[in-house]
Amino acid sequence: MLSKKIEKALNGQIETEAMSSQFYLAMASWAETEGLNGTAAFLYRHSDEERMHMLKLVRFVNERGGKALIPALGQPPRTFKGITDIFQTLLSHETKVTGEINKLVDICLRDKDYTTHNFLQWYVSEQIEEEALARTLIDKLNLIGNDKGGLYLFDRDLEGLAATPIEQG
Ligand code: OFO
Repeated sequence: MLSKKIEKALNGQIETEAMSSQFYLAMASWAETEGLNGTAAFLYRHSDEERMHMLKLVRFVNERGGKALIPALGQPPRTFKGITDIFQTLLSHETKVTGEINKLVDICLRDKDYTTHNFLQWYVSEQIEEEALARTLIDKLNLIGNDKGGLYLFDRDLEGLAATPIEQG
């Protein structure tokens, strides 16, 4: 059974994952209208992944005797400055999320809730991967600079990444 404190903290994380999904959906839609189809496919997939992260939490909270709360969400940005801006924003968002996951892990340890602690380890690894991927993409974009041919290839590479199936954990 979840303590009220942990239930509340997990519900906060449900909101964060839902917001991430909306945020990346907004980025995907913007990229699609800019003709960056590979980037859009990658971000649509990323948005789906975040929804899956949210669902996993919803199911866990309910299975452990708590009540998952489905949150109202604010309006995500409508436009972005460019592709590099998108991936920098994505990385800083993910870094924030990692901090939140770490805080959750800490609360579980202090409360001696080892079941939730164990459940959260999946999120800990996921954050490492997401941050690493965002950093690699930003490095590539920095190398490309203003080279249109490079950008074309970058976008095509992302199409390939988007084609890999989503890991359900
Ligand atoms: Fe849910 O992993 Fe990103 O935010």
